[in-house]
Amino acid sequence: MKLYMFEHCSLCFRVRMIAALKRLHLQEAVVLDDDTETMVALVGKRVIPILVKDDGQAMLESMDMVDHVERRGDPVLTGPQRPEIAAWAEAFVTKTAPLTMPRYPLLGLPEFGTLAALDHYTVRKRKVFGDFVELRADTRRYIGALGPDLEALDRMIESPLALNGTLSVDDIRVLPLLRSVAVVKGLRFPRKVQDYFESMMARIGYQPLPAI
Ligand SMILES: N[C@@H](CCC(=O)N[C@@H](CS)C(=O)NCC(=O)O)C(=O)O
Repeated sequence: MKLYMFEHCSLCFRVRMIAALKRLHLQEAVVLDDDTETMVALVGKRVIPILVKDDGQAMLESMDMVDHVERRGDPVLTGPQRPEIAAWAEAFVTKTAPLTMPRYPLLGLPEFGTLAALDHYTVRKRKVFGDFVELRADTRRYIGALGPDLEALDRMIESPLALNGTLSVDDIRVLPLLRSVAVVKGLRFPRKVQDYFESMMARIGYQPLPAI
């Protein structure tokens, strides 16, 4: 299996996370942000992540990829899911974008390894989210807006090693979002969220991304 990915991409991290939980080797290929040709050659459009299965077929949906990896060998996502966690994740991701998007290009990540790739990202994201410097200047306000969400998550966490007590798809929904937002220096997670983030990252053997 080969995953075409961006290092900063939380959807990609869903797939990397399930592979790590299952101790399965996943070949990873980081695509430069401006390398649309590679994506189009694989699946006919610009999209990341792309998982090319052992039979050569490409998958386009991250949760289908998680399911595909999960079906190999003994299952690990055996716990129940809670609809409130899925709802939480859906709302949270929209609130984190103004904080994370203008920081990713400052982290020295491989998808921005050429000036052309970096500029490609900046130009297309700026159209959607606005000027990066202005977004970063509003950091305090955006961090403040996340407070109630993080407190709500804190109240929902049952164990530092599984949101619902036993690993489930909910962990795949939430940990990648925490990894993303942890790039924001000065953002403090509530205690149970911090414990969960640290112990899950250690469990899957990943260092957090740099924070800025
Ligand atoms: N439903 C898809 C969504 C994939 C997706 O939206 N990917 C985005 C974020 S990485 C993307 O490819 N955006 C195009 C781009 O970065 O130009 C999934 O879960 O895998």
